[in-house]
Amino acid sequence: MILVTGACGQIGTELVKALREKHGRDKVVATDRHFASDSLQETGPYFKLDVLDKYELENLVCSLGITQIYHLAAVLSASGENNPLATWNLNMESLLNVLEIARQEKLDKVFWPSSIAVFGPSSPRINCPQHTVTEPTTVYGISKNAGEHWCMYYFEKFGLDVRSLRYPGLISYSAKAGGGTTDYAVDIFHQAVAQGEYVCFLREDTLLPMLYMPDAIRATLELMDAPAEQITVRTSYNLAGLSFTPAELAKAIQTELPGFKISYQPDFRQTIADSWPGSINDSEARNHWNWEPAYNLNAMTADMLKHIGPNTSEKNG
Ligand code: VAH
Repeated sequence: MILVTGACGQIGTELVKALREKHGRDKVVATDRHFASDSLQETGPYFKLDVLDKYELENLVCSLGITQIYHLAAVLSASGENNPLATWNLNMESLLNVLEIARQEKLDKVFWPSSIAVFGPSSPRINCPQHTVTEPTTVYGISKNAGEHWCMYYFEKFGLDVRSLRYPGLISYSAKAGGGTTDYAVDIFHQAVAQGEYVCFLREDTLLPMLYMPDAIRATLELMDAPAEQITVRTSYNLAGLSFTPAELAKAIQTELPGFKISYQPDFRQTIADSWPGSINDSEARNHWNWEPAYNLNAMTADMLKHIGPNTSEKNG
C-alpha cells in the first residue's frame, strides 16, 4: 500500500496517476494539505493531511497498512525565499517525520525528491557531476542538500530503503508548476496558446537543466523498481534530460506557433537560476539502473502544445 504526500502538486498529480495505473487505484493513497482535486478523489483514496503533523501521518500509515511512502510535499526555490525559516521547517521536519515513521513501522521503501538546486555557484556549470561541491544559495537547495544526507543516514544507520532523484526543472501540462524558478518553462506554453506571447522572468540566455514530466515519472518508477543492491547512491541521483535557454524554447514553440512572441524581464529568480548548473551529468543513474530520457526539446514542445492548446495546425490556419 503506497502513500503519496504533496499529491496535488506538479509531480504528485502525475505520479499518483502513474502509481495507480501500475499498482491499482485502491493501492495508492493520495494526500495533500489542500482539499483534493476531483480527479484525485475520483481515481482513488484521498486524505487531507498536514505532513508536519507526525501523529496524524503515523495514524494514517498504521491504519491503512502503508508499506511505501512517496514524500513530495515541499516549498520550492522561488517561494522558499519569501519565508526562509518556514520553508526550512516544512521541507526538513516533514522529511524527518516520514523517515522516522518509515523506520519505526519498518516500511519497505521511501521515495523523496531532491533537486539540482543542491548545487551552487561553486559547482561545475556544465555537465555537473554526481559527486562535486554542493554549496546551494537558496533555502530550498539547502533543505534538499541536508535532506539528502538524512536519507543516506537512515539507509546506513537503520537500513531504511530510501531512494531519491535530483530532479531538474520539470515540465508538464496537467498541473501548473508552483513557486519554482524553472516554472517559466511551463508558463510559457500556457501563455503561448492563450495570448500568443510571453514575458519571461529569466534572461534569454539562461541555460538550465530540464526534464519532461513523462520522463521524470518513468525515472521515478524505474528507480523504485530497481533491485536495492543496484542503488549505490543513497544521497540522491543526478537526473538529466535536456538543457535549454528561454530563447531556444521560444524558437521551438515558434516552429509550432509561428506568431508566438517572447520578451524578457528578469526578476529575483535570475539570481537563483544563475546559481545552478546549466547541464547535469547523470552517468551514475544510467549505469546503476539503466536510466535513459526519451524526450528532446522538439518532442516535448510538440507534446505540450498538443495537450494544452487547440490543434496547432488549425491554429496556424
Ligand atoms: C524549482 N522546479 O524551480 C524546481 C526545481 C531545479 C528546479 O527544483 O524550484
